[in-house]
Amino acid sequence: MIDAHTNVRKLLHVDLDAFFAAVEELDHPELAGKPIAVANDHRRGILTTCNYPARAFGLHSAMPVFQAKARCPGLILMPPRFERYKAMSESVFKILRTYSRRIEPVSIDEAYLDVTSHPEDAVLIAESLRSEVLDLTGLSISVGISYNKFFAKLASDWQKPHGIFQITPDDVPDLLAPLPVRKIHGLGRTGAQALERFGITTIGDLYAVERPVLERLLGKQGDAIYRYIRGRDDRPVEVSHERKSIGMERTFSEDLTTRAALAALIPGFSKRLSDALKKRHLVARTFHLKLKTSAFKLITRSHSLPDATSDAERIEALESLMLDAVEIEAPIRLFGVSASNLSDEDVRQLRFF
Ligand code: TTP
Ligand code: MG
Repeated sequence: MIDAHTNVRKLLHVDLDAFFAAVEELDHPELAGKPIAVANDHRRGILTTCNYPARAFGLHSAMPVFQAKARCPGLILMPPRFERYKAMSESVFKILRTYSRRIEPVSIDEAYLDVTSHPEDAVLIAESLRSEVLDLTGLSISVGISYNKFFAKLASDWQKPHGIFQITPDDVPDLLAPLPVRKIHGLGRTGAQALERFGITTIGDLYAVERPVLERLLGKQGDAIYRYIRGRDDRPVEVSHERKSIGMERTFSEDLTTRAALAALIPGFSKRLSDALKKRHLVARTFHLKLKTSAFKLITRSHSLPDATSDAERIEALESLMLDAVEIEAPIRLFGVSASNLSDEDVRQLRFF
């Protein structure tokens, strides 16, 4: 089993199914099940994508519109609405972010997630993700699971649409051997053709090619592909905007005037802060208390712990101590708590082992 206590990573690659076409189907339920392609109906237009019923006719992304119409006479063409796709993509990524802070969006419809620190089995995480995305947005995703990015990406394509597939170290090389070289991400059509010219059509064929030969055939990329197909890919999930702090605050319709009224807020706020940290599999070392007086004077206190925590009782004790140290001289209109110095839950666990 792949879990947080080995050095094996748990990575997911999420890819939306027939994305632009799926959004059009969602917004036009009367079209469901019919062959749909998203493209401008120009003489020289090309398909951005098409749904799976259209793919049954051999249609695919980048196919010229005239050719698509010829192959699939009942084809419904929808003009692209990029703003709408962008908004839907953001809704999906927002859900993904609740599963892992370690997320790398790679295009409008795909992202890598590092869920190594989740104690649950990766397949269960993927299933939960897939049903949550469907329930909340109406869109279908496929999820690939593996111990590196290259295999996770390969796996998300394995059982499309709405598929979940895992590639484990034991699957290498037998599972991959029959795959056509066209499936290798990053090779592109020219790379695949270069290989096919030499009779190298499957990954199995590729295993028989020595590294210097592959480098001669594919240039610089040859070395990476030589390693990747053997499961040697330690590229990290690149997190662009790691969250620096997390917190919550409330502005009151009527100012609070007593210390007791403020103290009464601490258990609830501490619990919410603890829940927010736990949901994101985070722990924090520094906690903050923020008050604003009716005259808009800001009062802040913070305290750092020797070790990181997400425990509600510890947070509550700390926030109470900080409140005790504040002199309440004026009515308070805003109360807030927050946590910073965040780290992943697993980092904390490692320290204990
Ligand atoms: P893809 O994920 O490649 O395709 P897809 O989501 O439509 O289908 P699949 O189920 O196979 O994942 O691309 C995502 C979106 O990007 C796609 O819906 C439309 C857009 N796109 C283009 O505009 N032009 C292209 O050539 C490709 C490949 C995609
Ligand atoms: Mg897709």
